[in-house]
Amino acid sequence: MSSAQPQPSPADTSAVAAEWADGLLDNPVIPGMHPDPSVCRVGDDYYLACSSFEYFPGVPILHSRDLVHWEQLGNALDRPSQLHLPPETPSSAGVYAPTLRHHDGRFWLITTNVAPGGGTMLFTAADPAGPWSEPIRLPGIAGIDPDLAWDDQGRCWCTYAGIEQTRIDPHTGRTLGTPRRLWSGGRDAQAPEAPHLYRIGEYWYLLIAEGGTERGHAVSIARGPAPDGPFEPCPANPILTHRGINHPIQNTGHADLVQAPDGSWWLLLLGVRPRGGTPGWHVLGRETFLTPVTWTDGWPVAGRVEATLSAPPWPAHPVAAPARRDDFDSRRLHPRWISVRSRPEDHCSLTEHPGWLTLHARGDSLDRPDVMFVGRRQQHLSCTVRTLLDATAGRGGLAARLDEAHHYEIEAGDGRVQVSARASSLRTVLADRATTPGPVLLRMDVLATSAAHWQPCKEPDTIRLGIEHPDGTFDVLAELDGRHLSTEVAGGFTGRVLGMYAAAGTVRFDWFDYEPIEVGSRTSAEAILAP
Ligand code: 6LW
Repeated sequence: MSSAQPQPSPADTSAVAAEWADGLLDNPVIPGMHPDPSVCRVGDDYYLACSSFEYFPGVPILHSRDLVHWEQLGNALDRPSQLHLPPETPSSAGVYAPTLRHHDGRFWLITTNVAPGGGTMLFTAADPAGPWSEPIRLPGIAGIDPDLAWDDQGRCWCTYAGIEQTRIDPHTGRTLGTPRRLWSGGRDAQAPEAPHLYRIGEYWYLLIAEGGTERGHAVSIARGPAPDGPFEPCPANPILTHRGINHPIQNTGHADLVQAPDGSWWLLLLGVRPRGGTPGWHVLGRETFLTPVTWTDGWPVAGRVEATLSAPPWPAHPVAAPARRDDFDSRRLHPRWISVRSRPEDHCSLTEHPGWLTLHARGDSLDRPDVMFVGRRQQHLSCTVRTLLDATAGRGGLAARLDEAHHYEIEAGDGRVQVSARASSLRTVLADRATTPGPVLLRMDVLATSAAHWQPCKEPDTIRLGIEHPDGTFDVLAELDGRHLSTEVAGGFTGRVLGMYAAAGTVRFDWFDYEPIEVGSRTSAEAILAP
């Protein structure tokens, strides 16, 4: 077993400035399921939060010093007292879009838990790496996507999907006044949401998303003399959309605006990368992209969101690439590891058998809302994951999960390994074979389909599941079309999570490898599987 995972701390993120490798940067800047980004800058540091849905811990917090390289500091909602997701919380419910702001020397985070007993909640922290406060509840805010903005008199405005707005007392969560409807985007616009309110120069700007988070998604803006308007829409609305254009990045919307220390402006926003034939399937969920903004006549102008951008005019602050292997040698899981709805310490332990991750089963399969699962976001279109599993006292395995009803897995136990798949109400066992006693090395390869070999029905990617032998040979037991683990098939707001689970008794994992498959000099944006 190699060295322990570094524990996140602000000190870990002080990257050293460097030249941009080739004057270019890759989008998305935060790949994998990181939707609804909200960003704030404090001096030379940027902090970003995003949605986390049914996963616990919730609301990843990331840090960057150049807007391009991001490192996860923690998760804002990492205690059961802050986030309760009961088993009846559906997939893609739970924690929706947060807003992260810095005001009066503190960080403020507001979000909605779309779950029984949930609602709008506000948290504060002196350090964005945590600890974050207990929730301050806002029962008067009856809408998702809450935003926070303070005016010169120190009054706090909460604007949310609809678009509606009210003043609040952020210390108590009390609503001050009656919520009123604000400008809500284009006529008949679907889903006016994701509002963010900013004071820039002489105006207050109201940035929103409209069109729904699918192919019609867009960003629009209005401005007015005061935080509560009246708002005049930008004549060029929507200021950003990829609707109806032939582009590898689609569904662009839900943005937050930030100014860099050199005075330049940027949007961080969500988008997806559909692959395969028509209608195109995106498998990584909604990812965070960066795009520059200029100003004309007091309105922001944003072009298309490109997969490769010119590097910004400041030094790069790269962050160390995460180690390929998590050896489970430390006492705490790295914040990248997420579980389904909850992660009780007596069911998930790094100390019970030091050097191994021990999982005790709850729900008896990935179909169950309380399955004991520990996974990480799939962040590359092509990747290999492996784990060494000891299932002598139970049953468990390695899975690709979209939700309860969409998952592929290889499971070991009772001297056998089995590959199964579920896609909605269709379930099948694809392979079943005896194994030798002792730990078994389970492996999954995710291989993106070549964009160069487009065919109308071509799958976005292929997932191979099997056993790796001591000599490194991959014994593929099943090969599956990845489209069933895409948002276009499963529905909802999430992306793939790859990880380990227990289905019966106790299972232990010695290590977990996640390795992007590189294509050329850049990581697997391009395809590797020919037809
Ligand atoms: C989020 C809404 C949206 O609350 O999707 O794309 C919803 N935008 O603003 C769930 O992420």
